Amino acid sequence: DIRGFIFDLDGVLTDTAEYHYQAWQKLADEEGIPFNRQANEALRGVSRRASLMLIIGDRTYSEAQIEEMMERKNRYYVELIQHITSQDLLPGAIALLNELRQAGIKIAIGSGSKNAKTVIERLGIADKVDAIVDGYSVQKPKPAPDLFLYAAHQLGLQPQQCVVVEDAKAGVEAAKAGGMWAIGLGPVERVGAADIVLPSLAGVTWAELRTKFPQ
Ligand code: B16
Ligand code: MG
Repeated sequence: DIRGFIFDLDGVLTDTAEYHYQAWQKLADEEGIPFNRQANEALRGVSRRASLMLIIGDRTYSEAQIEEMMERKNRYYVELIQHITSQDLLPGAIALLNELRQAGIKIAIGSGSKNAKTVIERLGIADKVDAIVDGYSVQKPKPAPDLFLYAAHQLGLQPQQCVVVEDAKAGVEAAKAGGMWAIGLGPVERVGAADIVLPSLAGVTWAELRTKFPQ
């Protein structure tokens, strides 16, 4: 049966996807590289380096320039997330976290972001989770299962006892590759490989969800 939940952060518990977008847009503008909101969709859940590679396309940059651009984007992003408060939690997130805790389900946050701890602190949910696994925890980013496997391990659970909640294609792939259950938030074109697809966490309860998993 299900004993643990692993929540992705960006796009699941809060919409930092918007801040990542604004930071990448600023960098792209400075570099004169065409970029827009639609192009940003392809970066959802994608690591910092892989995101930059998608943005620069076939333009050539040295490794030093690439590192400088990654740092610059991160500076813009870090500035933007200072303003996050518990008001930035997405609808349904806090209710589900509280209900899961009450039910004795272990909770981890599994984010590819190196800024996850800051965001979690600012959202005020650090005391509601049993483990935080972030961009510093493992080498291989999503879609590799490593991050979620490490999260399950931190919770003391087997992968098949865990449900991963994700908004990104790469994240759903990572969960399935790790042998976990996956709930995908968003359109089927993006998260259709998940076991359960929902528009968002709004109105989602464990009481109802649990009937959909093996007892
Ligand atoms: P950083 P998640 C991911 O977080 C974001 O979705 C993705 O847009 C970002 O590039 C990646 O983290 C790395 O973040 O640059 O802050 O280290 O969705 O896995 O919570
Ligand atoms: Mg995400």
